[in-house]
Amino acid sequence: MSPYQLAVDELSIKFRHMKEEFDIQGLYSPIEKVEGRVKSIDSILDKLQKKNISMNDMEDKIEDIAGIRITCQFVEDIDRVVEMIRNRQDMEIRLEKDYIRNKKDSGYRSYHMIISYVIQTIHGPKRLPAEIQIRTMGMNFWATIEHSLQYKYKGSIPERVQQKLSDASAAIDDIDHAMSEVRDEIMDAQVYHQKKENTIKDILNNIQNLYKIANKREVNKIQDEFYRIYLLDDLPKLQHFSKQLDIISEGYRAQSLI
Ligand code: 0O2
Repeated sequence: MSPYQLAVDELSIKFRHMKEEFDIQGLYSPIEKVEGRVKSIDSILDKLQKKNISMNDMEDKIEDIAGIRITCQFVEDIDRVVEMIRNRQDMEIRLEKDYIRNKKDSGYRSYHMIISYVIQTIHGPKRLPAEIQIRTMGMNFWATIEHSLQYKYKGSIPERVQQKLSDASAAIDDIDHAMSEVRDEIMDAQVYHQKKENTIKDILNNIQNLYKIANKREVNKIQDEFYRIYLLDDLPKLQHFSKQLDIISEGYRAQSLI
């Protein structure tokens, strides 16, 4: 399983880094959460049996041994993530399954992409398939519960429970659409929060560095001024202060080089 674990680790890092890039740049991230797993041996053996695949064909025919799950806040984010994956040069798309526009009979909704991904091993490069599941938090909630019930009822969920799951899937679909209607407002609030956090981080870094090179009493004054502006809860004022602090820091840095 070691090559698959490497693929899962690398892909997880890459997708988490995509989210970080959005956060650092103060942009709304269509990726909310990234999880990865290597399929358990039990689950692989079950699938081999269910699909009548021989052990020798496992590598070619089981495409979800390496699995990544990307959770998004809104349905619209799913298309953005799909597009970002299509545009990557290190992930070749083999197959896409849209269980969002074509919900499964069970009520399952998610977007699946089977990609081909190259890892480097001590014996050279190795090309592996990996499955990426992209879904909203609501869809993920439903799939997680339904998966547990599948396990409990060993694959044959009673009709009565199945009906409840189907109703719950439709209700989650409604919630996803209702949330989409306030998406712009939620996105604005999150971007505002991210920008504020980034600006505060920059200011505090600058103050910390100033303590090493500038007069302590002066830095204390700057710190008090920061706290005063911070309490105003006014982002443009905070950003203005941050820019001024950049100039002050640059001046001290130049002085310390002389
Ligand atoms: P696990 O334990 O998550 O790894 P299939 O023959 O339909 O079972 P196939 O043809 O490989 O599977 O592809 P499909 O239908 O796209 O399903 C791949 C994965 O999607 C499944 O992997 C599940 O993780 C998820 N999935 C698909 N359908 C459902 C569903 O109705 N409910 C839930 N909860 N998940 C689903 P595995 O190997 O079945 O399971």
